[in-house]
Amino acid sequence: MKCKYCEDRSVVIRDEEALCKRHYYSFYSEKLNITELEEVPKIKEEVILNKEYTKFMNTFDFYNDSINNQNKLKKTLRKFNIAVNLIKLKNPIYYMIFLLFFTIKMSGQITYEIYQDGVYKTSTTNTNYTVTGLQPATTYSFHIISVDAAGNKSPASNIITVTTLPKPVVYCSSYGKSTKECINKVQIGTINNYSGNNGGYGNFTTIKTDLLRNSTNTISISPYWSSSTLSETYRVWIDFNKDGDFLDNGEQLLNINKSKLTVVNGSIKIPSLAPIGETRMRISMKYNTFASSCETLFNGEVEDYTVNIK
Ligand SMILES: [Ca+2]
Ligand SMILES: [Ca+2]
Ligand SMILES: [Ca+2]
Repeated sequence: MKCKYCEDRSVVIRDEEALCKRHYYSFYSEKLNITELEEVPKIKEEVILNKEYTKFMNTFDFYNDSINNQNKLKKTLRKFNIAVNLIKLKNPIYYMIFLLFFTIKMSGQITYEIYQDGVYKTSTTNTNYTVTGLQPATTYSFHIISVDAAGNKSPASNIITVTTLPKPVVYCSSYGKSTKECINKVQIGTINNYSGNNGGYGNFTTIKTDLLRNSTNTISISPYWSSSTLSETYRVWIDFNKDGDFLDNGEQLLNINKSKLTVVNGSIKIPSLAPIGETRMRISMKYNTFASSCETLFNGEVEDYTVNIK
């Protein structure tokens, strides 16, 4: 199909380029049942949302070299012809982005060269590509260049920038049996939580305190014994690097062994280079021996809190 308005020389056209664009738009409108389209970006969005667009793209070729006496027009048509559009179709997740792209010209095989942050990554003949292996919470840019069967390359497409989502953090569960003992109260920073018996685990992650980098903070943990006083160990972890565990260097912050005190005090030192922002603090109290950060079903209790490193 050709741009009929532009070929019809009997029509006096004051702004051929504009009219051709309009025709182009109306073609989209017709196919996609869209009543009013004024801007190219809007059209692209609508096309992407419409699943029939591929069929439409395959049957339509705007390229028309015969209109070579209309430089301005030819330029416009070429632009449409070789326009390469690169669109983010889905929201990215933490390691993956789905890209969708198309060209107007569909005669012969089109190969798409995909560039990530300006560097060639791979080629595909599909009109979409799933980029994997990305880092969480990182911004990337992508553009493509389309190559026809003869090896002609289009100009670079629009560049899209996409930021991957932060990696979802899931912590191991850890809980005790609080029949004989439990964590009764926790104080650190602005946290002052009289938790009582939580059945072996208390999720207090909605309770937060700011802790400054390079600061030393006193933590006070008060046990409760339902009958006789028992010997308890205490451990505190902070997941400084926010990777969902308490196993990294420096994340275990407190070791108090075999205490029968009614209040145990310890110091929590926040490293000067601890990543800022919120993360989890886990406190375990266990009868007689130390708990690991993912231990379950021991005599004692676990409580989780949120600390905001500043
Ligand atoms: Ca408790
Ligand atoms: Ca960690
Ligand atoms: Ca780790």
